[in-house]
Amino acid sequence: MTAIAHNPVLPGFRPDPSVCRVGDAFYAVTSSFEYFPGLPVHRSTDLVHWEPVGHVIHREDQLDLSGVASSGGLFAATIRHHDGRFWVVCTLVGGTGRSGGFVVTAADPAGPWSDPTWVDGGDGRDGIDPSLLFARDGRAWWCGTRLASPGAWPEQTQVWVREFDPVGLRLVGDEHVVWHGALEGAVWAEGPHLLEVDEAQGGGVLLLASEGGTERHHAVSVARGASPIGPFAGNPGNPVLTHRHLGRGAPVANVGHADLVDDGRGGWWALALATRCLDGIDSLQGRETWLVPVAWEDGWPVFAPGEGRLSREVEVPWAEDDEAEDAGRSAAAGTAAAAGTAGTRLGSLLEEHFDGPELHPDLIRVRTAPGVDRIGLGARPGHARLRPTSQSLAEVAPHAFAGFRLEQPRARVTAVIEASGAPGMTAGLALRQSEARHLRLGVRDGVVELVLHVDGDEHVRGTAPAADGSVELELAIDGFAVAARVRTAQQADADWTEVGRAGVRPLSSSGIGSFVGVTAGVFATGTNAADAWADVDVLRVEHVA
Ligand code: 6LW
Repeated sequence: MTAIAHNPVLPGFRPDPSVCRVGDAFYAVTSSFEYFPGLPVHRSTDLVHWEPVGHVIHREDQLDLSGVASSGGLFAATIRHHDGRFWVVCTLVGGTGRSGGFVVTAADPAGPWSDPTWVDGGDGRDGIDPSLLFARDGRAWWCGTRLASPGAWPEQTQVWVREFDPVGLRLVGDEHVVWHGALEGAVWAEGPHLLEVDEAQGGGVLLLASEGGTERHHAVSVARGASPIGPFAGNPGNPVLTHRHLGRGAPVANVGHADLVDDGRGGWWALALATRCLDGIDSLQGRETWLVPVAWEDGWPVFAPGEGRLSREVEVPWAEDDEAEDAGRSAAAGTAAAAGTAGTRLGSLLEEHFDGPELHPDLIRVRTAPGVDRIGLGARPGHARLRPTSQSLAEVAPHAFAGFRLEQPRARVTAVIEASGAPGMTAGLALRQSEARHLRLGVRDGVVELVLHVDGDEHVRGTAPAADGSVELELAIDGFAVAARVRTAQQADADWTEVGRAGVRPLSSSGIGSFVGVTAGVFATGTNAADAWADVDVLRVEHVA
């Protein structure tokens, strides 16, 4: 019995993975930044197939993301299971509402999740990346990271630990600074996790942390302490996982931010973030989650033993090989599309017909706007109604935008959309990296325009007349090349008209300090008119693996 996990196991921007196991099931949580719903939870029983089960932040009034700039918001969370409940700790960074460290719990990872409880000092004073250890002696420990001030060198950080009271949901006792990174001069020691391990794993408490910044120099290191407050001594083999030494030609880079889990069968695994590269820069998918096998030698974890780097295929020896599922995967979108199924398989087809009572679980919106009906079901059967809430996608505002993460470098994105035609309104498809960088295929005043927006500049890449009524829009993506087409949706098999082509390297997260990958979705902007709307009949992203 053996099955192959295809990396990235969580494709599309889903960085900073944290993972825990409860019985036979593994649960992973990943970062979501300014998007809502936030902090997706995925479940797997074999480490090969991962299904979305819900989001930790699934009510718009749980947290105020309304003023969170792109790549701010919900950073690196940790998920643990203790005392019959799932615990997630996280920081909300930036924005105009409350920010800092918080804890959320749920009996069922599918939800409902509690409202967040803000934990005073939970961000360690403007820090990030909280984690929890529920120790075997009944005590609990919270750790995080923050910039050292003053640091012994620029961008030096401190990993700090305090005791956590799981009843009062607050930090107690003294703070202990336990780690600055494995290497002299290391920047951004971050993403810390404390794990109590058995004698077979060397015993004591393991501190897992990354360093080097989340781009090309990212790396994972480990240290051991007798207790959660240290002192910690680094593994002489540090860093234990990185691609920093592989050079610009490496197909996979930015490897780091890992969490460890045992599989209950004697095996150990890590989930880590990594980026697929194209032409030497980050692919549009940004930082994704990869599975890494782990062995133990001399009391230390060895990541990807014998290889030392991430692999696209990872063998899970005890997982059942499901031939039908694997055939489905390699046939990718085609089969699912032909069968007309609402595909939810990661990396293949994402499709929403807006027929059900709820929006597709993977459909994410930009920021929160509680009480504002910006993407609603029910106004027209089988459609979602977008009501513009911003003048343009360049604003740091909640938008009438709903999209899927772009999970593969090759994809075909289509939507059928009809707008009310309010003056100034644009409605259509967008590939969104941030407010500063996006590509729009939008209908405005009877014209379809393909516009690349980069740092305030609008580059028109083509126009075509739009038929009256409902239109179908298409963006065909091949790496950094995008072709845009339009046709009327009022007649079956109408001919397509090419609108234009755009090079979208500016949407890569490389070199712009971005933590996110690209989302592909529908939007409506450009008017405050209360009666303006755009109805979306279908949105689909067919990924070509
Ligand atoms: C996250 C930090 C990191 O908080 O990037 O790669 C930051 N690691 O741990 C945002 O994802």
